[in-house]
Formats: sequence, structure tokens, C-alpha cells
Amino acid sequence: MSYRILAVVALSLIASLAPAAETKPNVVVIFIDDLGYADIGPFGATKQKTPNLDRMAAEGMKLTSFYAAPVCSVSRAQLMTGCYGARVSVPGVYSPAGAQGLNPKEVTVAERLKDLGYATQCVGKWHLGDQPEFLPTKQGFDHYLGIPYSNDMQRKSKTSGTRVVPLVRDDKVAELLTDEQQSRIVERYTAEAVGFIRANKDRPFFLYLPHTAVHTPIHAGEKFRGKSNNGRFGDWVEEIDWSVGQVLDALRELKLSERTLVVFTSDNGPWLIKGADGGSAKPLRGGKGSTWEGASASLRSPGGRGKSPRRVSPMSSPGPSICCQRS
Ligand SMILES: [Ca+2]
Repeated sequence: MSYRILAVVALSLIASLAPAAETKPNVVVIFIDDLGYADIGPFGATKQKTPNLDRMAAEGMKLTSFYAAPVCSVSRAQLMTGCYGARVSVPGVYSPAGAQGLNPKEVTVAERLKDLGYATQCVGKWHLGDQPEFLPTKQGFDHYLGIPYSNDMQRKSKTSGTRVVPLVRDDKVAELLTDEQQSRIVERYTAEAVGFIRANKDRPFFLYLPHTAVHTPIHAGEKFRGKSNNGRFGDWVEEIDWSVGQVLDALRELKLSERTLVVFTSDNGPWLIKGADGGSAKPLRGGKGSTWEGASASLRSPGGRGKSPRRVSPMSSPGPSICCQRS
């Protein structure tokens, strides 16, 4: 299944569950970097515990036949535009400070939803160009906070000489993070995401939460280190599960669960060459860099348990699919 088809599933759920035009459903997409099919409980993980994702899958649906693009930038371009990467001239992975990115003239799902009155925010790894003209704020997002590319793309700071990654707020670098400071990134993204939900509880919103985790180097938060039975990789997966719980708890507390579609998935499956730091796709054979199977997806629909589709046909892109709910 591709993200194009995922959008069709989302559309069918929204169409069947959203009762009236004025109750536009909220949309939350949680997108994990390099997470494998078997790295969370609903898809077979046993060493790390993911109770929040277990509950999400039990209350919603699991999508078990799903193909993602094999690398970060392409996967994200497809998710944002509903087009194959080659169609929107995103053939591979963008390097830091590069001259290229997703063309601002391409229409993203955020732009579609913004036109319909949605509040929009991106929190996390963008990886569709890190120069100002390519950032999320130029692609339909009201606001952005995040490391704009992979967390292993550190560059040497001109002042300190240490290897750092930028933390960008909207279109400006807010901080330079050392590797050790990356251990708070899930916590910070989560606080930003929950704050966005609370601030926009009375209007429709689109939250795109592409986590920096669980891409190597692995930097689980202090509270999670040594807690799983699967080393530091498992620790970071458990922190992601905690983050998902924070988002879902906020939706429940604000009584938004019944009109919020939440999608949880990963960009390209596990990075198998990283060994214990790279996750697992078992019993599937693929992973990052491969077109074999490897990624997973869960979806919590408004109104609770949905029916897992065995087969759906590709129709249209995420933007029109979600946006057509206005009528
Ligand atoms: Ca990735």
C-alpha cells in the first residue's frame, strides 16, 4: 500500500464517520524515521513495550499491506503531495545546506487544508529542503519546529567546533543541538505537538509530526534509557510510544478523539545495516533502501474501530482526499 492509498482509506473513514460539513475532522499524522514493521507491539515487537500503540491499533485498524518509498526525502515528498517522488522531482535524499528541495509550487496536503481553514503545524524532521524557500512554512504550514533533516547529518559548528544539527523554528535556526542534546528531541517535539492541539482545540487542525527518532544515532531520553529489553533502540521506540500516548491523551482530554483521524506510520522501514540500532521488519525481508516490504502503519479512526481493508484501489492524492470533506 502506498501513501496515496492510505489517503483513500482515510477518506473512506472520514466520509463514513464525519456527520456534517461543519465538523471538519482534525488530522494527525505521526511519521517515524526508519521504524521497522516489527518494531512496535501491534506488528510483533516483544522486547520493547508499546502500550499506547497497542491501544491505538486495538481501537482503530492496522494496515498490513503497505509499501513506502525506500528513503527519507522521497517518502516525505510522496506523503505531502500524493505524487510519486519522481513526478515531483524528488529522486533521493537531500543533503544539508543543499540548493534543492521540494518545489514550493507543488501543492501539499497542508496547503489544501490551510485553504479550508485548518490550523497547520509541522513538528519534526522535514527533509524536503532546509533552505528558507523550501521549509514547511513555505509549503502550507503555519508553523514549524524541528531538525530539518536526518539527525546523522551533523556539521561542525563554526563557533564551538562540535558537530551539531540545527533546530529550526518557523524559518530561522533557533538552536544548534549537540548529539547529547538530541536526547531531548522527542520530549520537545511532543510538548510542541500537544501545545498545538490545545491551542487549536476549537478549530480544525492538521498536525504533521515526523519524529527525528528512531534514526541513528540513537538518543533516547534520560527517562527511557536502559528501560527496554532491546537496548538503546528499544528505549527510543518506547519513548516514541510515550509520545503517541501524550498526543492521544490530549485528544481524549479535549474530547476531540471522535473527530480526529490519527495515522501512525514510518517512512522507509528499518535501517538493517545498523544492526541492533536499526530495527526489524520480521517476518518481512525488506528495509530502508530496498523496495521489499518493511514499513508498518496503524490508523485510529474517528469513532473507534475500523475495518481493515484487504485491498483498496489507488485513486487520488492525500490533499484532495482529505480536503474533499468540506462538502
Ligand atoms: Ca528514513
